[in-house]
Amino acid sequence: MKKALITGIRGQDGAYLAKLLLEQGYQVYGADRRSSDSSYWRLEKLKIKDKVKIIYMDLLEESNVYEVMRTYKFDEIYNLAAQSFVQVSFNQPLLTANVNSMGTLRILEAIRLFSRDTKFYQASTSELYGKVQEIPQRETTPFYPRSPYAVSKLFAHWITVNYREAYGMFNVCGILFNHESPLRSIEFITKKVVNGVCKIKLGLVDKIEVGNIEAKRDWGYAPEYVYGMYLMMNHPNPDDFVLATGEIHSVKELIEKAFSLVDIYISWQDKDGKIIGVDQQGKIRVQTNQEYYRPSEVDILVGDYSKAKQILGWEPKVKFDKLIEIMVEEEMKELKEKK
Ligand code: NAP
Ligand code: G4F
Repeated sequence: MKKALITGIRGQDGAYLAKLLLEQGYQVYGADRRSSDSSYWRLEKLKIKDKVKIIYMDLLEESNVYEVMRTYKFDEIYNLAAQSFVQVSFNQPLLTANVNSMGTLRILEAIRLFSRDTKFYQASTSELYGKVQEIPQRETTPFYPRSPYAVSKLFAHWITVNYREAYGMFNVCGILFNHESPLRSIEFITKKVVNGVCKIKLGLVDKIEVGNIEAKRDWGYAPEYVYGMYLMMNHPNPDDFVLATGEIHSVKELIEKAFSLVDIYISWQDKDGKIIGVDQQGKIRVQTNQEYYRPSEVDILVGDYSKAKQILGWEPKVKFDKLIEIMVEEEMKELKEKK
C-alpha cells in the first residue's frame, strides 16, 4: 500500500486528491497546520474524514517538517499548502513568501536529507505567466509574475526543478490553471459570484460587489485537475505539465452565466457610478468596487494542455458552462437546506 502525504489537506484540492488517492488504494495522510478552527468540512462532505490520518505540520516550522519526513518516509508528497489568495499576497507578502517559497524548500530539504526516494509534487500555477508573453500559455512560455503570490510560487517552481536536476529527485510541477468546484473557498471569484447569485435568487441579499470584470481566465473543474496530479506522479519520468481547458472567459461572462441560470436579468453599476441594464425589480445586482481591484492584475490566462494530453492521456471534460451549472446547482441545494 502506497503512503502519500497531502499538505493543504483542508483546502479544495487537498480534499478531492485525498478522495482520489483513497480510491486508488493509498494510505492517505493529511498535513494540517494547527488552528482553533478544527473543521474538516470538505473531507466530511466527501465522506472521507475518518479515512485520512491527520498529522500536524506547519510549513513555517522547520523542525516540524523535518521530524515528519524523518518519521514517516512517504512514497509520495503532494505539496498543496499555500497562502493561495492572490489579493491577500499584496497585504501579506512576507508571510506568502515564507509559506509558499520557503515552505516548499523546507520540504525539499527534508526529503533530500531524510527520505530521498519520496516523490514530490509541487502545486505550481498559471499565475506564473502573469503578464503573458504568449497566448495560449504552455510549459515553454516565459514566466512574468504579477503578484507577491506569483513571485513566491516562481521560487517554489524553480527550486523544485533545481532539486530534480541537482539531486536526481523525483519532483514534478503541475502548472495548473484556475480550477473550481462547490468546495472552492468563498473569496475566489467563481464561488463568490455563484454564492451571491443564489442568495439574490432566494431573496437573502440584494447584490454582489466585485472588482475587475474584464479579467479573463481559463476555468476548469477541480476533481479532474487532481487526477492530473496523480497521473504526473505515476508517470515513469518526472516532468512539468500544464493542466487547463483551453477555453477563455471573462469575469463578466461568469457573472452573466450565473445570473442566466437563475433567470435574473442583471443591472450593473460600474466603478464610476454609471448604471447599465435594468433588473426586473429595478435593483442594482452587480456593483463594481475599487476595493476588489489588485495593484497589478493578470489580464488574461489561457492554457495549452497538449503536453499533458499526449504524455499522460489527460483531458478535461467539464468546461466553463458545465462548471458553472454544477456550482450553481450545488450552491442552491445547500442554501435551501440551510434556510
Ligand atoms: P486552498 O483551498 O487555499 O488550500 C490551501 C491550504 O493550505 C489550506 O488548507 C491552508 O490551511 C493550507 N496552508 C496555508 N498555510 C499553511 C501553512 N503555513 N502550513 C500548512 N498548511 C498551510 O488552495 P487550493 O485551491 O486547494 O489550491 C491548492 C494548491 O494549488 C495551492 O498551493 C494553490 O496555490 C495552488 N493552485 C491552485 C489553483 C486553483 O485554481 N485552485 C491553481 C493553481 C495552483 P487552512 O485550511 O488552515 O487555511
Ligand atoms: O478567483 P480569483 O481570486 O483567482 P486568481 O487570482 O486567478 O487566483 C486563483 O487561481 C490561480 C491560478 O491561476 C491560483 F494560483 C491561485 O491560488 C487562485 O486559486 O480571481 C480571478 C480574477 C482576477 O483577475 C480578479 O481580479 O477575478 C478578478 N476579480 C474581479 N472581482 C475578482 C473579484 N476576484 C476575486 N477573488 N474577488 C472579486 O470580487
